[in-house]
Amino acid sequence: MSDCRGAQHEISIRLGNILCPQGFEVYPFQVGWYNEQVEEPFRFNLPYATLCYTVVSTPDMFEECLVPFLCKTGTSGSAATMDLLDKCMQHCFTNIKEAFPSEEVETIHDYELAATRRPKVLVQPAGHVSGATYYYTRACLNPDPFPSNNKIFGVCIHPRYGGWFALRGIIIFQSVQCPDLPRTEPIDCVPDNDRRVELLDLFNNHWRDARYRDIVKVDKKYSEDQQKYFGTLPKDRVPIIQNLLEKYLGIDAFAN
Ligand code: B12
Repeated sequence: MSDCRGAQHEISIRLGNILCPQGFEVYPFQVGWYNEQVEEPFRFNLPYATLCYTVVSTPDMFEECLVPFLCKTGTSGSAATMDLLDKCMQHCFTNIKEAFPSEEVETIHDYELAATRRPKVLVQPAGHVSGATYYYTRACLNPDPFPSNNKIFGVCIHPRYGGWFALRGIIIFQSVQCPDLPRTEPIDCVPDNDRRVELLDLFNNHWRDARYRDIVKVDKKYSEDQQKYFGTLPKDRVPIIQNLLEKYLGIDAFAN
């Protein structure tokens, strides 16, 4: 146990080497920190200090990971019959498992459901306890102007990318206990109550126009291609995928 920081450091470096060039970020946390924040059905039955990571996709993920995945595996025809992003994320998480053959690694995607139909993991609390992204809920408002019987969904904000990111899931190293892991608090980039109210209003009532994503000044946003891709229903994406294949495979052909 005494060298848990050494083991954790090595794991962080290896994860970073695999995922960062593809436009992801990873943030470590102890499973107990997460369990303390969520209700019983969402808790993991694992020792408190079990090492986990939150996986965040940044605006670069689209061009650095999804487009290359599409170029390698996709034809516009087959892409129409499957969720390309889910397949791509599955591929990335499988790569992670394979990179740690001697560890018991469990990966959980944001979209995975348990037998009870509940999400297997709540990625927003995971983002918060790992220090990746601050989770704003109405509980952090004072005063809270929303009617008490309204359901207001909470939203995470990234200090560099605002709302231009996604929480893709978590990685659990079941056999690694890291009781000495230092806890990094998430950066509260929306400290003002009126701005927090505005943020929750935009996320709950106007999320389609993406204004909530710009609640803070951001370093980078989704590219036009990416906004068009995610702003289109999966069933209508074939022409967009065709354009991407033309654009990127064309560029590759000229590069050689
Ligand atoms: C189900 C779901 C939906 C449902 C219901 C929303 C909801 N929040 O319940 C619907 C379909 C409506 C939806 C819509 C959207 N969603 Co959605 N959704 C999810 C999903 C799969 C699960 C969320 C969930 O069930 N929460 C359950 C409730 C009970 O959780 P909770 O309120 O947070 O409370 C628990 C804990 O958080 C804790 N808790 C309470 N308060 C606090 C405070 C703190 C500080 C902490 C640490 C913990 C804590 O206690 C509670 C009990 O366990 C997540 C992905 C995931 N696996 O987490 C994405 C997710 C929340 N959605 C997301 C997004 C972006 C959207 C949309 C904009 C559409 C889109 N995909 O572009 C819209 C916006 C919402 C709207 N206006 O409709 C993002 C949010 C990213 C962010 N920046 O926060 C997520 C995280 C997906 C992702 N991969 O990034 N969504």
